[in-house]
Amino acid sequence: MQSYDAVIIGAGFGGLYMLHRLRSLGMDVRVFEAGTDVGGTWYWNRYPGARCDVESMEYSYQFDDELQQEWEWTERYAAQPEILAYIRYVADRFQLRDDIQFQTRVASAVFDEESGTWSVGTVDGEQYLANFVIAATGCLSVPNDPDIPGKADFKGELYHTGRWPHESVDFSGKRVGVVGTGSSAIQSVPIIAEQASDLYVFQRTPAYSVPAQNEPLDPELRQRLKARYADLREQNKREQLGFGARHPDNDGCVMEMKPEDRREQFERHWKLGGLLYLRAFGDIPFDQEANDAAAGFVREKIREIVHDPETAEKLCPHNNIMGKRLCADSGYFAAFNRPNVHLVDVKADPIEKITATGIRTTDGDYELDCIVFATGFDAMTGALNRIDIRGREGQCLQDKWSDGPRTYLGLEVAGFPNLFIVTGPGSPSVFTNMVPSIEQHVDFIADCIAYMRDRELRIIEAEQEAEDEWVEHVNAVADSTLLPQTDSWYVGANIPGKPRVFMALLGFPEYCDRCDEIVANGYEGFAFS
Ligand code: NA7
Repeated sequence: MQSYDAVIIGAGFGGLYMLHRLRSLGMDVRVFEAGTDVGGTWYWNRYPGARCDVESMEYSYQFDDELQQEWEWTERYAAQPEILAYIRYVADRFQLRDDIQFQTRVASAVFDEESGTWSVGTVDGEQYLANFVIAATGCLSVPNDPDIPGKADFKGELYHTGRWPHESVDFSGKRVGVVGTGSSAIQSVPIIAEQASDLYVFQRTPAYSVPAQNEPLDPELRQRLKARYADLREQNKREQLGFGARHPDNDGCVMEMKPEDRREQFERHWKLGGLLYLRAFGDIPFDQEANDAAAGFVREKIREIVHDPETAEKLCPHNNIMGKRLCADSGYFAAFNRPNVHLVDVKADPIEKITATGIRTTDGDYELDCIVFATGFDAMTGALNRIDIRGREGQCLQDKWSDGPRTYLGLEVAGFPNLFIVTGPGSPSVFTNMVPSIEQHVDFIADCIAYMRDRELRIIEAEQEAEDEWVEHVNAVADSTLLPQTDSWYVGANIPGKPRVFMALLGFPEYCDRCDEIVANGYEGFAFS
């Protein structure tokens, strides 16, 4: 059986950098990737309008200064094709493809206590041995295909935003239904609206969205930022969400400000666009009155943009802002002013089934040529729970996580030695700019493996007590905010039957400091043998 020092699962941002780091330690590494190419999230999510909600100059690797100096982003917020081109460029530049096996989905990983090695099995039945397994499987990589009866009966075209075809899809002159109104729908609706003869948006829960204010990246600004890239990156490390340091911020409280000043402050941050809106005040995630004010301001904007008052009202969300990730759009609400765009309230009149010719709600039938599911993902745990992972004494990870994921630092799981997770549940991950979070995890893992090698240690494992304390800490941080109150994929509420557990940790700088401290204390909370 072929044997490797390490097997990495996934060739997205995480898997690629992990490969690069482990290779530079002289390790023999194999990456298994289900897709036909690198890119992860940006390989699969090719839907119209797919774009990052973090600025391109920041949503990129920082581990190599030459790389960050030579790549020229063209837009303030990069669209999917440009990000994918960047990831492909990185793979070529560092000759990473040589160690990646594409079209290979990992089905199982079983730890053998006697030899201290993992046996990794693929869907095609191949088996490999590895000392370390690193799951770089992504936080949002398993699409949520909603269990709506009748899908097989539909005679038209069915799509999911998270598994978009590689060939271009033209909706010209077609009647299209988009199911869902999260970030993916919000990005694709304005573009589909321009093509479709009629577009029906099936909304269960309206979402908060702030115009991204995307624009071509001014070459002078790009040069200026590049000239102080190291500084910019350092400053972002001290940001709660890990990005945006170059923009105005305000740690102050909403209610401490006079109402007219408050408005002005929200207005300024609305104009900054997208997630930067949240920098208007520091207490939005913590204080109900502050949150209500921030949310109320967005509702006012929706009512200003959307001409038909009834449609505007239906588009207004009423849950806490930040309870779900804030969306960044380019013309989403305005799309509803077009005569060919129709909002269907499926909270009031739920979808009953898919028929041969469209969607049936309790209010009647919608005749469609195409249905686009923009219904999100089995987030955070979906990819790992789909692999049969067995640790000590044959314990199955899925069983261990049956009441919700449990990790130490989001990096390791007690009872599963030498298995690392990149941006696993219990780490800041989806609350941050993903790329620096990925780099921080990959560096932690690579440094840890180097530390072990120097000391001739073969096995690392999270201690049960450390894991228990960590899970408690993640919950305590979440409970100090308003975020767990909302039904969202952060708490698994979008997947029927998924245990309700808050799966990410707010506070990137504190997390990084804690990791550094743990390393300085000789990897406190981890046991070596
Ligand atoms: P999201 O944000 O999970 O949005 C999924 C949407 O699909 C949301 O509006 C859901 O409504 C809706 N949905 C899911 N299942 C159904 C059914 N059965 N019927 C009707 N509507 C449904 O996923 P996205 O892909 O948009 O974004 C994911 C992340 O990617 C995003 O946060 C960014 O970080 C990038 P619900 O709210 O559950 O009522």
